[in-house]
Amino acid sequence: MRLSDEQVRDYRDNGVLLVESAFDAAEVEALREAFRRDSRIGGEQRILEDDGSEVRAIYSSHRRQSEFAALVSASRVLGPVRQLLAGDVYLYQFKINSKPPFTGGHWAWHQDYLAWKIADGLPSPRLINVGVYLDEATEFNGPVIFIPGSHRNGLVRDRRRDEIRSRQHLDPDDISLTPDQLRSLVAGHGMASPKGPAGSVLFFDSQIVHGSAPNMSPFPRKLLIATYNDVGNLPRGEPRPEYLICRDTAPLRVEDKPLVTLGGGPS
Ligand code: HL5
Ligand code: SIN
Ligand code: MN
Repeated sequence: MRLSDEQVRDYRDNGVLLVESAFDAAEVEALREAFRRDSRIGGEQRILEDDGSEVRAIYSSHRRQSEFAALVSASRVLGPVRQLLAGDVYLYQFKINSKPPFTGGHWAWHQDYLAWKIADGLPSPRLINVGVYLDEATEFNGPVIFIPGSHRNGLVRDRRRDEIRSRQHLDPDDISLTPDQLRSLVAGHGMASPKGPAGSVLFFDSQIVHGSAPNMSPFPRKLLIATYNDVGNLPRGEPRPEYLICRDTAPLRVEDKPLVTLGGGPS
């Protein structure tokens, strides 16, 4: 898949671009089933909401479920990433934020690159996030809200506010922007929450300001996020655990393996 010139321009201007229904219903169901399988596996990669009852996020599912391993190199995901970053990339991080019905919690306003600069010593923001909607994103189920164009101002904060919620990963609560910073950014740029059917794909910049509200609806909102880094931009810090930061930095090649006929299990 190649993005049109207009889509590329949109991405550069806004820092975010939605491609609706890139994956079909059968593919989405295969990915959901792989998520169900993966959420039964305990370990540090599985992060629970504060009350311990529900899964908040799961990292590195691509290492345990073959559907996700296939997704990482799929042309519909990797094609645009290579086009937008203009060079070789590898997978930096893979996560699924699950935000279940009624209980799914918020994700504080933040910029991803600040987390990776602080926690991993990542030299530059040359990364792209690819969100894959595992459920429809509506105004009701806590979709991600972006401040379009905010990626062009660079980092708004330069350090952590807190170290409260960040044992297994760096939770955005600990690097969140202040109300004053948000007031002025939103006054200049407004807000947008790209809604779309399950199977839609969302490209977003590592410096765009984003966050999301709790899910009060009876509907789930699972969002898969694969983050790709430029192979020339390797982290320099003490590496965090492998479930957070991938160790294989070899350039990825586009490879389209079917997502639906794969039967799960490690690849
Ligand atoms: N939880 C991620 C990490 O690397 C960082 C956040 O949305 C990405 C800010 O620990
Ligand atoms: C969310 O899942 O709503 C937050 C996504 C992100 O921080 O990248
Ligand atoms: Mn984020």
